[in-house]
Amino acid sequence: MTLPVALITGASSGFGLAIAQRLLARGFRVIATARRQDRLSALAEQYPTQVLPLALDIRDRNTIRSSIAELPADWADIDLLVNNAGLALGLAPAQSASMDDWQTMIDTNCLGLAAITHAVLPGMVARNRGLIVNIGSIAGDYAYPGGNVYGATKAFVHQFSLNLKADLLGTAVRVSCLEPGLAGGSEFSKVRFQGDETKAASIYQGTQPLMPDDIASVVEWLATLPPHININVMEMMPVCQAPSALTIHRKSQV
Ligand code: NDP
Ligand code: 8X3
Repeated sequence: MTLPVALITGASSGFGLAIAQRLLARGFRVIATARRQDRLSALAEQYPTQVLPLALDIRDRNTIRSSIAELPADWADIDLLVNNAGLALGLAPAQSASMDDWQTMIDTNCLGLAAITHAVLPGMVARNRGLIVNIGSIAGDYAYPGGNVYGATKAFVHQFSLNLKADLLGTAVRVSCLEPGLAGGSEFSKVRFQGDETKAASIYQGTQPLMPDDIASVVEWLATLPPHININVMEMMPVCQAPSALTIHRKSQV
């Protein structure tokens, strides 16, 4: 029996790498994508027959289209697409944020995710089989200062997931949006703060955040549910985090 195929974006670190490791242990073959070829090759060296490294920039729509169209025949029938690649850049208020950062987040988190979905989905529908797991974020549900465009890109992921499901009604193809909260053990905060490790570490000080394998365990669960069950949206947080109350700015009373 051939092993099922999962395509994971952002498989070079953090959640994506942990998801790859869980799925490989579970008997999936993994098409591992990200920009850093060396990281993907290292994974492929560990699992030579089970991993197909596919270096690409998810913002490059033409490369995505051709890479998916030219997959080797025995890798082409993708059973599981994990749209995980993404990033936050900066935590500045909107009025002083960088427009370049906004564009990179929108290009990666929204357009990149849409492009790879657009390339993979027709095959899933033709085979009447498949699961898409989109990695959203609680930042798409709850506002926080400095979350501006990052949160908005994750709101896109949330609604795109629900709208995909609406279009897929009548097919066996499933779509889930997994929305984690505070999570450490990945490069997320280092990327957000442009390599500033001290600032990145301060985010997790005094907390026990989610870890990449926590997210991977949920993806593994989603991927092994009976095929008649669709989890639409799933929000997960560490115990040390909670949705906060609305805030009110009061004029000083002097
Ligand atoms: P990491 O920074 O560790 O991983 C991000 C991954 O995305 C990397 O593998 C990176 O690979 C890839 N990536 C980024 N840009 C591109 C690009 N242009 N083309 C291809 N691949 C790209 O962070 P996490 O593992 O924490 O984040 C994974 C996902 O989870 C993201 O979508 C993030 O928004 C989301 N998330 C993170 C949370 C957290 O607190 N950590 C909480 C909730 C959601 P490479 O650089 O090699 O291209
Ligand atoms: C990452 C979670 O709260 O840092 O998506 O934006 S948060």
